[in-house]
Amino acid sequence: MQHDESVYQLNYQWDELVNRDGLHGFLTKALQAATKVTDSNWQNHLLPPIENQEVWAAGVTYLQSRDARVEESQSSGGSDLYKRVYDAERPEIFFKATAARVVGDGQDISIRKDSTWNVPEPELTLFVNSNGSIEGYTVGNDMSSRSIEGENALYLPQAKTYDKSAAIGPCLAVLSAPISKETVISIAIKRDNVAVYSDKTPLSRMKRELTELAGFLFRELTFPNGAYLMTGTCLVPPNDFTLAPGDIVEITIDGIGTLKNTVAHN
Ligand code: DO4
Ligand code: MG
Repeated sequence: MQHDESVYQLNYQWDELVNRDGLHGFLTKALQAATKVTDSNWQNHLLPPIENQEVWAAGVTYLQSRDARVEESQSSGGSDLYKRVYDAERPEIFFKATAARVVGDGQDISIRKDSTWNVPEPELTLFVNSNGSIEGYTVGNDMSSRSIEGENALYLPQAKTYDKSAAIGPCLAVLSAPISKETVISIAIKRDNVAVYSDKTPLSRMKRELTELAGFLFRELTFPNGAYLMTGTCLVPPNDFTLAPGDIVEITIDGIGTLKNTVAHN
């Protein structure tokens, strides 16, 4: 656990540590008895903040995601679906990944070899405990194949779920209050050390409430260890952009940190 400038060791399994109500208060108390980590290389040993949690994702929660998808699905006739789900009471929520398919900060993320148009999706990602309470936040990358999703909306699971298609990290931020809507999420993609795309947006552009998204996920599903929920993307690169192996993707959310990954093929 990192607090201010210091790092502490807590002797818990991840699932047991994080899956509780009032996580911030619990950690504040646990800090008093925790041992300080003196190894200055502690950052080299970071794993993704996940053990037995599933990763789910919400979609079309920002106008920009809706508009990009309406455009990419024109020829398949699916564009009406995205307009409808943006306006509907029920959000789009889909299964993204099991923990084994998730990578953390500093690890490779993957683009599919059978996909011609690939993008990262920078997303505020919620940790929701088994009681449905949002207890922490992380940075998420919902890697997506726009060519496969654009060909047919029913291909969404193939566009979204494959090995190393999800990245979360670098930490689970446990805040004393719900995250502010003024928080900014930004992305920078570098190719051969040159910036090829960057953009940012405040979370206030999201059409839905975070509690609303978590509420829908937990309606008829139980998560004994809690779950991660990516909350949708607002930052969509221009249509002529596709990721290439070797690209470096950096996603930053103020107050949480930066998730950095290199693009590769599985
Ligand atoms: O509708 C397909 C997926 C949407 C999505 O992943 C997003 O808006 O972030
Ligand atoms: Mg997404």
